[in-house]
Amino acid sequence: MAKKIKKKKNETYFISDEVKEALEESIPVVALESTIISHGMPFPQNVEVALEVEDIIRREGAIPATIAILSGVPCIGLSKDEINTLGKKGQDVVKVSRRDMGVVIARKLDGATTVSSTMICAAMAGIDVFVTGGIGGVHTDVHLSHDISADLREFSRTPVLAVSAGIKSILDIARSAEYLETEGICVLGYGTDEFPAFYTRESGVNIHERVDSVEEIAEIFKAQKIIFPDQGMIVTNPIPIKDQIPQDEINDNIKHALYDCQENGINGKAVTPFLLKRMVELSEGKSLIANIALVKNNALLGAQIAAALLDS
Ligand code: PSU
Ligand code: MN
Repeated sequence: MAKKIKKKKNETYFISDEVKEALEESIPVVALESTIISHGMPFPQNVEVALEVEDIIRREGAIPATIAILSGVPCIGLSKDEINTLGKKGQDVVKVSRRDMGVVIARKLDGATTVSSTMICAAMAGIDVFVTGGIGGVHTDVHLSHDISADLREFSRTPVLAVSAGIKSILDIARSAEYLETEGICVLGYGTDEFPAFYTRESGVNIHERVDSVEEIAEIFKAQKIIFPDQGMIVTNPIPIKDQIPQDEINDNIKHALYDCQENGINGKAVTPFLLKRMVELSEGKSLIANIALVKNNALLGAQIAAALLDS
C-alpha cells in the first residue's frame, strides 16, 4: 500500500486526485471513516457497504473521501482495492483514534480511523462533512470503567460536521448527551425531537435542537464556524422506520452483549468492536442489516448537507 506523499503546512498526508480536484472546484465532498469497515462489520459485507456508501454519495453529486492511515500515511480518498484490503484484514488493522495517530504514523503501520481521527484528517484536508453510523459515547458501566469514547471530545476540538444515527444504544445515551452539553457541542436532530438510538429511532432523551431541512443545518454550521472556527457539530439522523429493530428485542440483545463483554474482561478500545460483533451474533444478523441501512441513510443526508454548505 505504498502511497505518494504530499506536504502541506508541515503536515504530511496523501489526498487522492479526485478529492483534491473536488475541493478545488467547490464540488461537495463527504468524508467517511474506516473503522466501521475493519472493526464495525464482518467481511465481505463491510467492503460491499463501504463501496455502496461511496456510490450513494456520488449519485447525490458529491465525492466520497474514505479515510485511513496506510503505511503510516494519512490517506484522504481510498481506492476500491485499498477499501477491500482494509475490509479483508478486519481487526488485524490497528483501530486508530486521536490517541493512536502518532504511533501508527511513526511506525508506518496501516490503521483504520475512528470518528475522532477521521475528523482530524478531514479537517486537515478542508472537508467539512463526515458520515458515519453511530458515534461513540459514554458506556453504561462508566461509574466503574470510566469508559467515555474519544469521539465525544473531538467535536469540541475539530471543525467537522458529522452525520450519525445517534449514539449506539449499547451506550448510555442520556449520559452521552450530558457530556456533549458540558463540552458545548451542538447536537441537531434531523426531523426528530429525540436523540436517535442507532438501531431504533427513539431513546426518550431530548435532543438539543430539532431541524427539518438541510438548509437549516448548513446555516447553523456556518454561524457556529464564524464564532468557533475550531468546533465541530453533530447531526443525528434516525434510522428509517422500516429498518428499525423492535425496542424489546434489541434491548434483550444489548443486555446480553454487555454481560458477555464484562464476563470476558474486555476493556479499552476492544469494547465497541466486541459489542458490535456480539450484537450481530445475538440478533442473528438483524443488527447488521439495521446498521447497514442507517449508514446508507446517513450517506444520503451527508451528501445533501455538503451541497447545501456550498450553495448557501
Ligand atoms: N459506528 C458504527 N460502527 C463502528 C463505529 C461507529 O456503526 O464501528 C466505530 C467508530 O469508528 C467510532 C468507534 O469512532 O466505533 C468508537 O469506538 P470507541 O467506543 O472505542 O471510542
Ligand atoms: Mn472506550
